[in-house]
Amino acid sequence: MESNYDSNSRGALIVLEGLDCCGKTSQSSRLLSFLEGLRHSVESWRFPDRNTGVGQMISSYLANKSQLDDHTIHLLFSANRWEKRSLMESKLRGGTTLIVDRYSYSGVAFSSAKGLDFGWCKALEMGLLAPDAVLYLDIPPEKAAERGGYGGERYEQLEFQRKVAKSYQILRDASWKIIDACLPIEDVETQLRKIALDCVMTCQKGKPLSQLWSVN
Ligand code: Z5A
Ligand code: MG
Repeated sequence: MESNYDSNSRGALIVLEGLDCCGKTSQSSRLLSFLEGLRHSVESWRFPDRNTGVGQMISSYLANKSQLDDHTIHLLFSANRWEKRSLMESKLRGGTTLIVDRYSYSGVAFSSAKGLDFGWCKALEMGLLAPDAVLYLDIPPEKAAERGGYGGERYEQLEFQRKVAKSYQILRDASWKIIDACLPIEDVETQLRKIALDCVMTCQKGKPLSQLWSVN
């Protein structure tokens, strides 16, 4: 008997990336409400996930309460994604869309900005699930520094954020959606809604999961 069911039907993995204070968290919660309003099964995630044991070590490091070697903290950020990988896969296969505030790209961009080898940073992410969309909220580091909440944690320094911006430029590929994050918050939201919805519909129709680092 012919079936309309596509075994590749699943939730979408949508990642938000960008410099500190570009608006990722604000836009994640807006996207969550938008997709929930359309009755989609959706969750908002973030990395680092500070709720796990590994995440607590990262949080303490970011708050300057502990010191760690640069490679060690990089490994912890990566481990924090690996410890959520199987849950991520089961959520997606079960039809839930995940809006993820920072992912492997942050891992590579921030650690390589410190001088760690780009290839080494990327290698640790191989085998994690590849996003269906990477939404890069583009903002000049100087503009981000004027926003509320800037400067509280390690890495929230203008000179360092300039280096991170350069690393993101090396990392990004043609599949990334680049959104001007200096626009009013509602205008950014309008653009993200359209991209996210298209992505959710594509994955619902059926799209195989793939792994980093593959081109979408
Ligand atoms: N990190 C890493 O090194 N390696 C890794 O693997 C990972 C992360 C995953 C903590 O991340 C640090 O960890 C981060 C990278 C590193 N360090 N830095 N920098 P986090 O995700 O916990 O923190 P964050 O994202 O960097 O900071 P944030 O303050 O949460 O920024 P945001 O989420 O992008 O922005 P926001 O909270 O939505 O907005 C910031 C302010 O701007 C707020 O007052 C908003 O009202 C305002 N805003 C937002 N949008 C606009 C617009 N469009 N116009 C005007 N004002 C706006
Ligand atoms: Mg945030």
